[in-house]
Amino acid sequence: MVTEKILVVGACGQIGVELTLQLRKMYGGANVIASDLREEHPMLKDTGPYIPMDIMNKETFHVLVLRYNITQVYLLAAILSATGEKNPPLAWNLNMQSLLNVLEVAKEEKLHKIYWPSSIAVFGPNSPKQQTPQHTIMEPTTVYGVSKLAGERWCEYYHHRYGVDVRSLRYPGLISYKSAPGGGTTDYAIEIYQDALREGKYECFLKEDTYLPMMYMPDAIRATIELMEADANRISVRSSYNLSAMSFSPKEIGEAIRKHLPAFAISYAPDFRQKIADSWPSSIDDGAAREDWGWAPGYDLERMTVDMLKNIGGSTS
Ligand code: NAD
Ligand code: AKB
Repeated sequence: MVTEKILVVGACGQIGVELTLQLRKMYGGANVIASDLREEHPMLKDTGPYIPMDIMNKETFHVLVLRYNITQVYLLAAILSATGEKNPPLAWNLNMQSLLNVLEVAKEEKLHKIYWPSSIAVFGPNSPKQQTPQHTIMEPTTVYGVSKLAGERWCEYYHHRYGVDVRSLRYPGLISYKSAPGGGTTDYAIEIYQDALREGKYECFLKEDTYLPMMYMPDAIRATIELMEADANRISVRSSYNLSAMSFSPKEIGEAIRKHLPAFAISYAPDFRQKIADSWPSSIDDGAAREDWGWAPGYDLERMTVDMLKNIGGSTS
């Protein structure tokens, strides 16, 4: 049996910390190398190797792959939607070049598997808003969405042309409490729990009736692992799979919190992120993921709210 050696790039981010910890549970700490531009995240300390690396430097990345006999790469480094609109060239450069570096080395070194996440940001104002299908009009209006759509085309291209086993999910907005979010439009749904517990109130940067697709982090981590563990012959989508769990508005998440914290108050001051949110779907049809590799979410708004309040209330991270 071949021992997999996994490299997680962007391991200190919102998804990276939790994904790295889960991969270390499955493959053993020594077989999962965490890397990032930043200092090692405190939650990763003493759970396995950490190597600082800039994924924009292809040579450094290539040497690391050879030196540690890497067989799989999870590429999580990216600039997200809200930060991307503040510096479009930077977002395009990082989001594209990091993926091309990984796909090229995967092709040259015949790596076993690559994981790269896409986003609901690949859709735009002309896509159907409700239950957005897997295949539909895709005309994103953010630099982040444009880079994710181009990335999806590159993934499919490297799979069809060179046989690279690259797999991808279009994550909705991800909600978690262990590691801070990285500058997205859906980050309000994390801040709201933190402010509810600490301040008893929250000023939301989106309007009260803005519905967006969302998912609790444990579901996102499980979906990622299930996709990566699935037999290759069950993966019919080589661009990126739609993935869905729940859809709610700021008003609805506020009401869900108020069931547990009756004095909680929410107000609204929409900013530039409203335009980004308005261009995205309200809900997603993830039928292909359900059919191909058996995806089913475990958390709805109520179950997630109970867990978020319990964990943020009891932790200081
Ligand atoms: P994040 O911003 O929290 O983490 C990204 C990490 O990449 C950071 O720790 C950062 O230091 C690191 N990084 C940045 N530039 C780097 C470089 N040049 N070299 C090495 N590391 C670098 O992002 P996240 O929320 O964890 O997202 C991870 C991936 O998932 C991204 O591709 C993102 O687009 C995608 N995604 C996230 C969400 C979400 O809600 N979090 C939703 C959809 C898609
Ligand atoms: C963002 O808001 O940019 C991310 C995403 C949905 O891709 N959370």
